[in-house]
Amino acid sequence: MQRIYYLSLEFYMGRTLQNTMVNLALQNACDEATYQLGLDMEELQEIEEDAGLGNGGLGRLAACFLDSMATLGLAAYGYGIRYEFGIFNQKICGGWQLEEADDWLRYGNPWEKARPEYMIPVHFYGRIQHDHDGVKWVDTQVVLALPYDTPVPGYRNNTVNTMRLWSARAPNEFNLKDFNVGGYIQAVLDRNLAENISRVLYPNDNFFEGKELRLKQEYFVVAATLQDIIRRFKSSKFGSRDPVRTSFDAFPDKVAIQLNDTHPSLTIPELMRVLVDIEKLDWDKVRPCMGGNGCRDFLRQARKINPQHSKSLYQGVGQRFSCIKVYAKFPGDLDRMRRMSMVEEGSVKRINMAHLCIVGSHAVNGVARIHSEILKATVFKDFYEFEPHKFQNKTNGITPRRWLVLCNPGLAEIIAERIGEDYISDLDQLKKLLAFVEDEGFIRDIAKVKQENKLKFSAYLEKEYKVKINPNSLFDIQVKRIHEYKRQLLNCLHIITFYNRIKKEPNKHFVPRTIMIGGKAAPGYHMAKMIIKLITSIGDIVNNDPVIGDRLKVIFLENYRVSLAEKVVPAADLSEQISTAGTEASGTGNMKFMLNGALTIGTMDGANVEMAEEAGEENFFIFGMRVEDVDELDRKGYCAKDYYDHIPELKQAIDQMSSGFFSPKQPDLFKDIVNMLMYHDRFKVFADYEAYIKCQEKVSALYKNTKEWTKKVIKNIATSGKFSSDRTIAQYAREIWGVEPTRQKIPAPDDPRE
Ligand code: B1H
Repeated sequence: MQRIYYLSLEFYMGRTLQNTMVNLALQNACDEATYQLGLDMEELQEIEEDAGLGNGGLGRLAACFLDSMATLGLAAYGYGIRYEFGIFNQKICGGWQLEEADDWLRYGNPWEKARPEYMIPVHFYGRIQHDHDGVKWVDTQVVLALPYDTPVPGYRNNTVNTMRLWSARAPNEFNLKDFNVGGYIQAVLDRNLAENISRVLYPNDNFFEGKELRLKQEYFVVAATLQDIIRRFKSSKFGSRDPVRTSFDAFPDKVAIQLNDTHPSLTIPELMRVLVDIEKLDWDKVRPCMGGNGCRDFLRQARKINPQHSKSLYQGVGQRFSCIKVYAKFPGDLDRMRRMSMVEEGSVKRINMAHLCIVGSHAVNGVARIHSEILKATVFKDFYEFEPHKFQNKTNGITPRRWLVLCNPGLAEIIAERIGEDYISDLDQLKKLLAFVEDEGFIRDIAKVKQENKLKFSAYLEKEYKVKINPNSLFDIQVKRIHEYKRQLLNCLHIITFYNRIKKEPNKHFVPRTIMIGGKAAPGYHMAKMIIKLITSIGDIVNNDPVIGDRLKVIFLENYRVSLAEKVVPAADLSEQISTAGTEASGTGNMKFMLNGALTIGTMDGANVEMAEEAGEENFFIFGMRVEDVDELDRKGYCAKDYYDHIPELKQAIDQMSSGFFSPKQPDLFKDIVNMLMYHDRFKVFADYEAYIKCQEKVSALYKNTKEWTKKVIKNIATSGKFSSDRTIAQYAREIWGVEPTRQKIPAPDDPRE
């Protein structure tokens, strides 16, 4: 049997209780049982902590993939780090973000099981010694990797896979010496140094952190996982032919390793090191058996952590797999060879991890069609020209179990009433709903479920945050990490413009809106933190202006995370996906909203392009520059001031920000933001301002007509089937891993309420 190993520095799992009940078909039975006991299942669910072992889309993708791999019956393992502290909890204080440590294990974790019998040593630092039978790595510091297993049940198919997360433990002989008392105490305290490796998730999204501890985390998960993979391979019938030396001939056919971005890319030199230096294989037998999801290029200095990697890199990947062949294909093109090198020359030699990934993998993929095309045309052009067969696309997806059945049971139910339940593990069947676009009953049901979800979310906001919102207003929602490229600032400019328009003509009719923005800023990302303060400040002015009333409310959703997404996504009317074209690799929040009956206002970026293609552009609010327009503007030179000078409403909004209209006590609070927007905005917010505002007017106009709006909603839901992670994983399985997914359906157990 082929085994799939999905390596990721992040698994953003969220809660597990309800997901387990959904996948095991136990939800009704448990609801009933708890009800009999006088308990409320939903209340119990709220007690569970999120497993926040991820930052955003990248980590949540890994979690959706685990669900789909189990559902498709693949023998797949997720491997990662059991961070003691996940993504921080965000507190909003006086409009500013404060970070609180996420002590998620404080009350224990009932879903995990420690497996000390599979503990594995991981070596760090040290030096290389050459002797008669090869090289030896000596004087290392050893950290033990203690695995914790969490079950990953497939959807009603009798399959349970494993997510194995490593925790760092100091060995008992750590600092073993003859001590005086003080020295002994210090030695025990110093165990923390080793155990810090799995202490905390780095809270950056889409940002390279060059810290030594982060690199140690990457090597830790890679080294422990590879040892586990090889141990399991050896104990299988394929690896145990010769008791002295294992045959690895079957390894590439029995093992598929998928890397989530470049973060676990040390897998490549480490596997070569283990096979050559420890298993004593010939270099020529070490043929690549890895798929890679290498997206962005960045540099890393790996040599210090494991000195043998530089040898593997220079001799192995560097020479054998690449330089000679590049030279043979492009004779005399020395510049190309230099551009493609994994070892960047300079005073300090750095390893280009993305180049390493491509060279060391048999397949590399982008995460949406447009993203894959951009990679081939720009950052990886040379590599594409060299080995075009390696480059693939695997458009992201989301699991319909969590992101429909679990979070939006009302919607799942009315769909099942029309087309049955099979769509839950075969999401393309949602297409059958196209037959109901004109069905008055279905239109009414869809609108009713949305209204119920909005009421429920309003009640939640009122209970938890004491904010009252108008549930009949258009719920306009942008939830995602705070980033300049995601352009929460463009949303802010729309809010301010909408506000100014009401103030200008207070007696005119406006379609009421509640604009909600949520997301965490990386703690060290100054501009992102200022953006949060701007949003909350705009809210303070707008929400307290009596002229505005409940025609416009601005809410910052505190501590956006998986469990909050499950509440807010089903309540959305409008989904904001407004990144500068060419900057959002895929997006996956966009898909969650589409599946849950929101319409999208978005740029032609990431997976939005394919979503609009599936739904039909007439059912999608597309605006703004395409990638080619952005490139053209770059050639011409983007000048924000031109837009400011020529668009009066934009000028007014910017002038209000810079004059302290939203921060009366600190008039120059937002000068950094204004200065950035005016003079060094890499994401060209002003260039899309007019198109965005016009598009928002169209949104409001359509929203007035509930029936026409709802028809478009139905068309969106019906065409969202492509964005199931089951489809994504089936493509990975067939086109990269070389396995055929199987789906065996087990009849659901008796439901006590039916
Ligand atoms: C995505 C990251 C990311 N891509 C570095 N890359 C990180 C990079 O801690 N780091 O160093 C953390 C995260 N995150 C996201 O992946 C993309 O921005 C989304 O567009 C995409 O949908 C998601 C899943 O592919």
